[in-house]
Amino acid sequence: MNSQSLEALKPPTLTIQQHIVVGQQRFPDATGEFSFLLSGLTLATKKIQAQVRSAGINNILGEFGEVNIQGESQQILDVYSNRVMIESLSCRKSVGVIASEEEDEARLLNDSPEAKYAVIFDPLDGSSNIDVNVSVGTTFSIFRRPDGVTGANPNQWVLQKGTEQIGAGYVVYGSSTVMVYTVGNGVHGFTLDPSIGAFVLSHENIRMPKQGKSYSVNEAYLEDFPPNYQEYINHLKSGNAGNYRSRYIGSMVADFHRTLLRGGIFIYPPTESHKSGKLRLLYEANPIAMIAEQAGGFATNGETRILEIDPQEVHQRTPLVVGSEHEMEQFRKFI
Ligand code: P6P
Repeated sequence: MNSQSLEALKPPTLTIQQHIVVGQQRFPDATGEFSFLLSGLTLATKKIQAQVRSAGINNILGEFGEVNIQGESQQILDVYSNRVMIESLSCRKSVGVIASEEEDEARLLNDSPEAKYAVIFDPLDGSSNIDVNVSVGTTFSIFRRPDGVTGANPNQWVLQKGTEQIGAGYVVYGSSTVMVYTVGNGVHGFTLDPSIGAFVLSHENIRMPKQGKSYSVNEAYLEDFPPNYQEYINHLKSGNAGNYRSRYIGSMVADFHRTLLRGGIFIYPPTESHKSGKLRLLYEANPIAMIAEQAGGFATNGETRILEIDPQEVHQRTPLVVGSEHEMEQFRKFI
């Protein structure tokens, strides 16, 4: 193969760390700490994906045998992923506090003056789908330590409005492993290249299409939804809104990733069993909402912009409606 054809073969490889370094002059905390923090997330999610991809042969499918604070049965991979995220972030002195779906409360890792950030995450969202080989994901949200706050009350580090996030993103473990993140300067996607073990730039400056062709909601609960949600969904199904099709994976990260790239709308309304919605504000709705807005979309709880909600507790739930400009404008007319 001559050099020209080699040149044509692949675009230049830009890893997520390089991307942060290149872009960090726009990032106020450009001291390398943030890219080191991010490297903790990329390392952890590479370890998680290695287990997710081989779960069926490593005998780590199934239930761990305990129940988390949500009252949900923990999968073995939930526990593993949570430990890997905490272990990896503990090695970053800039991370003072973490909060996780799998932890009862926010946890202090380090109260030194270097501890500038709090990282909130769902280590493995949708994990009940793993046994049937459906895509799952890791979500993360990053805050600065609030001024004057010590390690005495870790919750204070994380109970901040979504507008205060300095970074957010997710990793979707699908047909490929893709990390999507934002630091407030656009949304960028990186695909894990197994041949070099690095996340390399694959989706630069993602923009959510202004209108999509699909809506994503669990219609099994349609009769439970508030009437105005039912009216909106029936409007989409009627053909009067255009030729929409239904796409619902039941794994939020995967359902949102499709919505981000193709447009449309994802809806998890209040239901009889979850009157405040099922999804959690801090580590599901907030990171997704930051990504959506940075890509030109919008996210609401049906009344308020998700990023404006003032959280009261770590595992607070919220309804989530997130999608393209057009669908969200239509939704507003029904609510
Ligand atoms: P339902 C997965 O358990 C999850 O938390 C989200 O990833 C997903 O969007 C939602 O629950 C699915 O919930 O009630 O439709 O099965």
